[in-house]
Amino acid sequence: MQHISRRSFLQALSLAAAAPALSLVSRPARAAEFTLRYANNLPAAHPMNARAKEMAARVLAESKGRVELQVFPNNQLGSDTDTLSQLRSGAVDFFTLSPLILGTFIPAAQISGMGFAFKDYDNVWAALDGDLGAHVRKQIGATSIFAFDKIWNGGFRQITMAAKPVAQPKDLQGVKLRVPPSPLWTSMFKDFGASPASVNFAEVYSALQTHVVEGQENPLSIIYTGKLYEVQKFCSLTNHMWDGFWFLGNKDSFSRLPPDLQAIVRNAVNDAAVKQRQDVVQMDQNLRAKLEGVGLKFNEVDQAAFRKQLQASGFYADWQKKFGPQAWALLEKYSGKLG
Ligand code: X2X
Repeated sequence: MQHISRRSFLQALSLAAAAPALSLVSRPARAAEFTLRYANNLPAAHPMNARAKEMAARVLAESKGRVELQVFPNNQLGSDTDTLSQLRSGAVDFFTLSPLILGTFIPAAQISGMGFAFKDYDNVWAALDGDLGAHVRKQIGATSIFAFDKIWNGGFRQITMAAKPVAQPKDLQGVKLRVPPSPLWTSMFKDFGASPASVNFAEVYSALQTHVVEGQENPLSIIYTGKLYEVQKFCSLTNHMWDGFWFLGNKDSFSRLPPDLQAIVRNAVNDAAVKQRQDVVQMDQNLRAKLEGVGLKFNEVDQAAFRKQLQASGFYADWQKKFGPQAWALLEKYSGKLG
């Protein structure tokens, strides 16, 4: 058995304590031949980052130390808007981003975020691993960036508020509600009668805390890991849309890797996505009780009333026109008739 002296144990401990909390990845002994930076907007405690850490370790091992994937969680490299620019310029190599926020650059990518489109997760994965996802990845791949095949899970979104619950669409009337920066998100909440404000996730906690906005919407796993329950009182289970994260890469950066190393990265990223999907499903299932325990008050809503409002406002008809008949048919192949 290896003997570890108390002194060297203590030294190791203080070294660990002094290590900067900059990156989740443990560094290889020798400098890697390729160092790639992956940024995301979620807290280190979210399953996205646990799987990312595992994925980076796998890439390092399978490439025999040649590829180091550095993980930067929690907007460490900038807000989503900033990081998207950095990805496009190649300053960041990989970035997970909501298809809707990606819509500020590639409008067609937003289609998977249509209100009340998917009824459950089987339906989501059929669409995103099927023809709808392929259509979107093709649009993304026509630019300086590309998306790996498997989309990561954000979850079905719920509305939280500081002062009152949302039971019916009229409860959103005039409400200053934070939405992520994206034309589709803004349009949906305008049509619900709210007054949506685009705020990057990096600023959401403080925007809620200082009452710049009254509420926001996110899946339970993000409300929990982002500690939004500390600055919100009510959670209304609207399930108004599903959202995910495309794992995006800068084409020039990725093409610098030889094909065998590209394959190692691709497989590790896609496998991590599939595991992370399930982590989030499970986490969301168990979170209501936990969030109630820390003071969030839950209510169910009549989803049909919300959907009806979007139909009446012309929301579906407008976006059908914007996305075009072919893309819309791909969406309705999975969602059924919308609007
Ligand atoms: O910005 C958000 O609300 C988040 C974290 O859900 C997204 O990335 C879209």
